[in-house]
Amino acid sequence: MSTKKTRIAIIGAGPAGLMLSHLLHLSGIDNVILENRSRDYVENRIRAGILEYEVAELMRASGLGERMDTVGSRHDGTNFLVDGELHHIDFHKLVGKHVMLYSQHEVVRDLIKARLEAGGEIIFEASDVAVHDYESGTPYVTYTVSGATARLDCEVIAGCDGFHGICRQSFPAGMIVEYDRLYPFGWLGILAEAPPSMDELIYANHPNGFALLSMRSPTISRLYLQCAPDEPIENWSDDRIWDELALRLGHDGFSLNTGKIFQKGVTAMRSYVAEPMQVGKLFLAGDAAHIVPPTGAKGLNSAIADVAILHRAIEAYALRKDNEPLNDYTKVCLRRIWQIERFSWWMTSMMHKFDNHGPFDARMQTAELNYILTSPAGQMTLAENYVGLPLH
Ligand code: FAS
Ligand code: PHB
Repeated sequence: MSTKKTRIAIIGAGPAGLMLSHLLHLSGIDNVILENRSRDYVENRIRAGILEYEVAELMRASGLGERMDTVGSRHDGTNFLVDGELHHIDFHKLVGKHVMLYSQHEVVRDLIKARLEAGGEIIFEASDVAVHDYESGTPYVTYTVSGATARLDCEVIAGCDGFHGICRQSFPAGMIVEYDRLYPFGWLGILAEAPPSMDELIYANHPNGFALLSMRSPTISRLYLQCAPDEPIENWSDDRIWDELALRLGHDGFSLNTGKIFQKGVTAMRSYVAEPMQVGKLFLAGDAAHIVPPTGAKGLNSAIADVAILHRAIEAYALRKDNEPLNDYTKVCLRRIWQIERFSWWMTSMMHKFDNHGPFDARMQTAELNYILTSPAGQMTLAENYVGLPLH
């Protein structure tokens, strides 16, 4: 078995693992990424689309801002459609910040390019990845690549392998406390060759259910419809999808651009947090430790927020032999994560149709929405959480 040595072994080449590798590189700390999928697969996996203000600033500060600021688009606000009335939330006026519309797979491409151009090591198609001895002083990872088993010796293991990865599963039995909420609906998401019908997003609360108008480029629209969590996609012809989107997003002066739908799929909705996020020298970040429903656009952003915290903690350990920040990692991360979970749960609760809601609940939902969307204090709260809380 061949053996490699590095300081930090990172499992997973999603936004969390790649951004951590990039930041550690900038601090001169050697690291290796193990990813079980191919480069082509991870670079073409369609997921999130919104970058919080501080995540966009981190991209710029770490030398990754150029393509984001040319291919992506700056959004100074967003829109909520309730009872057919459009409410604009002006982030710039309310909190002096913006968000970036820049697709997750573009972020992943930029990070992979930057790592490889800087001589970084990403081992793609590494299967049977397993973590060992992370409770002793000598952690290591074993894996199989091109049919040969190999070993990677390290000082710290960063588990950035997503919700279905192996790192959280590797914690000692009974150690993790799970907080879990499954929602009684899902999202039917489409990508279509249609120019975006608006220059900002629209979140719609409609009697038929939630809808979201988003985009990917001046020629590609990304749209979502609330549906059953296990909705068979065959039930939704392209015509039915466009008719329902036009209904739920319809309002005065608005017309929905349609076009060829080239990707459609249903995703379930869940809020999940695993505590603690560390054991010995094994640390979880991103979806490996927590999941949010996409309504608040927080999944990608909270993954990067975790590794911004983990990077600083590893830097203190690796460069100054200060273990304190690593010891406090879970406490520091969870303070921000539970705020993210609350906002994503709140956005989901306010904007979706609940079949188990009686008429009073429905009125409460609309009343809370109208308060938040029309009161300056309410708009400020929404804007502050949507553009993103500080990364520390
Ligand atoms: P990721 O899941 O992105 O990355 C983990 C990486 O680890 C993957 O590359 C995986 O292949 C690899 N891996 C897994 N097991 C491994 C193993 N055993 N060995 C080695 N590597 C392994 N958020 C939004 O805000 N808007 C959206 O529209 C949206 N859509 C989503 C759709 C889907 C289907 C999913 C699952 C998530 C979506 N999200 C969305 C949330 C998404 O953005 C995640 O929060 C984000 O990808 C989290 O990043 P990571 O923590 O890096 O995990
Ligand atoms: C997206 O563009 O895919 C997107 C945007 C905002 C969300 C969720 C998804 O809240």
